[in-house]
Amino acid sequence: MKGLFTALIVSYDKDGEINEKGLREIIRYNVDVCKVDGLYVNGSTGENFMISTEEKKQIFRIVKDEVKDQVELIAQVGSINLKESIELAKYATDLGYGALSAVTPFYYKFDFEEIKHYYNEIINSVDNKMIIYSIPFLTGVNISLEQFAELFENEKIIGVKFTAGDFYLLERMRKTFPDKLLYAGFDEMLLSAAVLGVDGAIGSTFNVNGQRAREIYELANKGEIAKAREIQHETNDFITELLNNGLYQTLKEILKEKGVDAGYCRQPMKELSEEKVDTAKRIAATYF
Ligand code: SI3
Repeated sequence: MKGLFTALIVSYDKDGEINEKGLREIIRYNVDVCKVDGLYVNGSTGENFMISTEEKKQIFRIVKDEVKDQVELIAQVGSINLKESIELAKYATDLGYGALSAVTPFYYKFDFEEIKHYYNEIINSVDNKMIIYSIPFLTGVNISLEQFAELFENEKIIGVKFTAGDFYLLERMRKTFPDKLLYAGFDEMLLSAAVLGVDGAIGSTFNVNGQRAREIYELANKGEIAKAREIQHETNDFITELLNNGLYQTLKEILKEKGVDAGYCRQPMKELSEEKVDTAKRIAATYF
């Protein structure tokens, strides 16, 4: 399960329905053009927190059917509805997903005992492995080194998707948990995380920028930091424009420029204005 995983974009039509043909094209673009090692399915990039349980299952099904065994698949099943998480964990495991991931439960300020219970309940319900999805800036949930150690006591919890800029904690985790999988979650900080020895990365921008991410990651692992830094600079010029213009909508517009039917975002996310569509086209022409 090491390497670069795209946090997969999903194509929705103007009414917010899943566009299966478009989703299959996005998958093919990731596997055949971006050449990532795997897909992270139903993460925030897939607009997961705005869709129903049945829609989540449909996406898991379509992705597995399109990919078969070509690349690794991680199913994000986290939800503050624990029963839903368990149902999705069973569903994705039966489909053959190689690992599960779950966002830390959010909104109600769950304490650590509750968070630990959540992870153990999900992963002990299936014959699979769990990657914790830690993203404190969106969930407000911070897990300490000692708490990660406690979660990792369950051997089925094999790693963490670390979407944070706390490189002191990341370094401590690398030293303390040499056998656990650490994935960088912020694409704009990939080089810094790679230098600290992460096992891979999971990113939204890999939907279009997978090849540059690969170069950064491989150069860093070979110790060719100056070259890696140049590509991270170019990547961050791109990511800055992307974030300023609307992350998911702009990723979809760039894919459309590549002939991929990437569709629209699910409401309440809004459509890009005409001006922003033009900006997205310019970003596509500049970087891809
Ligand atoms: O759950 C997911 O879809 C992700 O993996 C998200 C991933 O960590 C992204 N984070 C967010 C909050 O979107 C990053 O790839 C992020 O979009 C990128 O670094 C730009 O900030």
